[in-house]
Amino acid sequence: MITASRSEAAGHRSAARRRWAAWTVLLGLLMAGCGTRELPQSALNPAGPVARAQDELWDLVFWIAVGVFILVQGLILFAVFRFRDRGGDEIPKQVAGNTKLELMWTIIPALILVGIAVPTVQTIFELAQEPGEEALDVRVIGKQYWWGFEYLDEDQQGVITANELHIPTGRPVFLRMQALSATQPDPGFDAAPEIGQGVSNGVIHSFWVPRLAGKQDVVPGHTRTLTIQADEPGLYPGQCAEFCGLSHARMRFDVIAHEPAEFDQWIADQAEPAEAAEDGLAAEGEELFQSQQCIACHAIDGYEAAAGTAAEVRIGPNLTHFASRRTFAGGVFDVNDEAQLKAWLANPQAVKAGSQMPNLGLTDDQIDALTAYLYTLE
Ligand code: HEC
Ligand SMILES: [Cu+2]
Repeated sequence: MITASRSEAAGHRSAARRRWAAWTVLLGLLMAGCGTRELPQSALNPAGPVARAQDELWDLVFWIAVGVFILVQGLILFAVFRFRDRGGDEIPKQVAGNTKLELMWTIIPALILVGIAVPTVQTIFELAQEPGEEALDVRVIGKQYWWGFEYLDEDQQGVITANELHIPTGRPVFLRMQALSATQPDPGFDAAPEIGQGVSNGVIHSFWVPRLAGKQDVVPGHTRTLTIQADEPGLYPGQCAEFCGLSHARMRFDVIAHEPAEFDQWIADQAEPAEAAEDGLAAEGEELFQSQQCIACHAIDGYEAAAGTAAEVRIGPNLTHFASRRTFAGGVFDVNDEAQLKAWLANPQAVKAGSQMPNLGLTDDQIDALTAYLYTLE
């Protein structure tokens, strides 16, 4: 008898301990969500006017919801405790169809909805407006699984980058976004939105830099627009936010904001064509780049002319200034990680599932030479 109740008590204790552990873990998780350190991809931490307008709307809806929550839960708790069965109570008077109450709980929520709808619609219209002359025009190309950025303003000489969008601070950047199929050469800005001729224009992607603006879908056959703007120089990570295939999660990118003068310098550097490799391993790599079909998919400005290929090869990322970038292959690998770059050249699909860069069966020596060459493309 005694032993039975003792083990029962122990059972209770361990159940209580488990409950405590569960609560502690839950609380820990909750607290982890409330960190105060800078969150690089939080829409609640806006870094420019577009994101701020959206965040302000979010704040409004959030605080209204908090008010409604407290009021409703408070009334429920009040009713639960105030009118609980104390034993021996009679069944209270039954009421149905109180016109005054019903009017009240119809009109108040309707007013709340109007209070949310008016600023929402206002903000939607404001943000849909195209920025004026002062905006920087950039074309965004979404492909499986990487992003291309082409600077459209005349004085920017058609600079093209991949997975890295550089912008000046304090100036709206007007993005015109198009989705293209992974293997189709880019036909250029005007021709790109057409679907047809037996060529699919790819799948839907979604361009999202949480600290600079909300999501915008990039839809085949259309040109979608989005304005972003950053107040301060810095790095604003973004990613594809619409499932687009196997490596959707590896379709990241960075927006890098510079002071205007620094941005102009960046554009000037990027507009420079690549220099021919001097000699040695890099020169060997340069030759391989041409003979191993790389040049059929990757543009290197200033090089095609010499190689005699079309100046507009654009199936894969433009590599003119590859070594000046931070990341490659959809923003997931560090450019300066030589071992990673070699693994990429050896078998792209092995390190990034579903990648549209083929395995070209390169030997180790060829990979060494190509890597040496790629690092000269600063
Ligand atoms: C059939 C077209 C094709 C060929 C041929 C090709 N590539 Fe690629 N390459 C791609 C595509 C597409 C990507 C983007 C893949 C991704 O990010 O998922 C890519 C990505 C890359 C990248 C990363 C670029 C970046 O900034 O993200 C490098 C470097 C690269 N290729 C080098 C080479 C070299 C060197 C060769 C020749 C040995 C070569 N490629 C041949 C299509 C090709
Ligand atoms: Cu995508």
